[in-house]
Amino acid sequence: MCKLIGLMSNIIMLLSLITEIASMVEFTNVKCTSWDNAFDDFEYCHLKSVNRSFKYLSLKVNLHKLPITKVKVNFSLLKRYNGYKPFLYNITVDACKALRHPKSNPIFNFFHGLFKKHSNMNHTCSFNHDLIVEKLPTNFMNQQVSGDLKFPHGDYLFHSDWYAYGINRATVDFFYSLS
Ligand SMILES: *[C@@H]1O[C@H](CO)[C@@H](O)[C@H](O)[C@H]1NC(C)=O
Ligand SMILES: *[C@@H]1O[C@H](CO)[C@@H](O)[C@H](O)[C@H]1NC(C)=O
Ligand SMILES: *[C@@H]1O[C@H](CO)[C@@H](O)[C@H](O)[C@H]1NC(C)=O
Ligand SMILES: CC(=O)N[C@H]1CO[C@H](CO)[C@@H](O)[C@@H]1O
Repeated sequence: MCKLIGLMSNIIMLLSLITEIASMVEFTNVKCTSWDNAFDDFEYCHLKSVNRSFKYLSLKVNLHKLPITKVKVNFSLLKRYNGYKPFLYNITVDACKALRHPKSNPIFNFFHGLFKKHSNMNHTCSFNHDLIVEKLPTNFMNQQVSGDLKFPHGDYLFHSDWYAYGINRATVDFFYSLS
């Protein structure tokens, strides 16, 4: 009996996931943190609403120890239940390698593809300049994210830790909701 109830509640949960597949993506916040101001600091990091339907994201990180030749990124996707809990991905990528061989890491390549046209992080290592993402329209990302990945409704956090030479130098968090 208990087993049956358990099974049924699993099926109901699964069904509600399927029917609640999201179609609208809204970016709600972006947060950038430098963990080592001698190495890097954020000049700006914000979402800006032009009007109700048009929002964009801009950020600039000043780099103080140039050039940078070794970059790793950990990224993970969390979903808010009672606090943010791991949902999908938890990946460490050698960014220099992935930029050189885009096919070697499809997930990194997908995320890089979302912003590279609006960024000067559009070439292989090394980096001998500050990094910017300028006026990246979030509705463009909406199509990419909702078109490629079918996820249930809710609040999400895309968390990324940026390492240079094996040391965590910065964290960039993107908050968005699917409805
Ligand atoms: C919002 O702003 C964008 C960019 O300036 C413009 O193209 C679009 O028509 C505007 N939309 C509305 C509903 O005003
Ligand atoms: C990712 O995995 C690492 C190592 O297994 C773990 O310490 C960390 O908490 C995970 N992060 C998230 C956000 O799940
Ligand atoms: C990279 O971005 C910079 C600044 O936006 C631009 O001047 C340059 O042409 C771009 N390079 C490539 C390879 O797309
Ligand atoms: C959470 C996690 O996977 N952290 C790793 C991120 O990348 C650095 C650099 O490669 C590793 O040292 C961490 O263990």
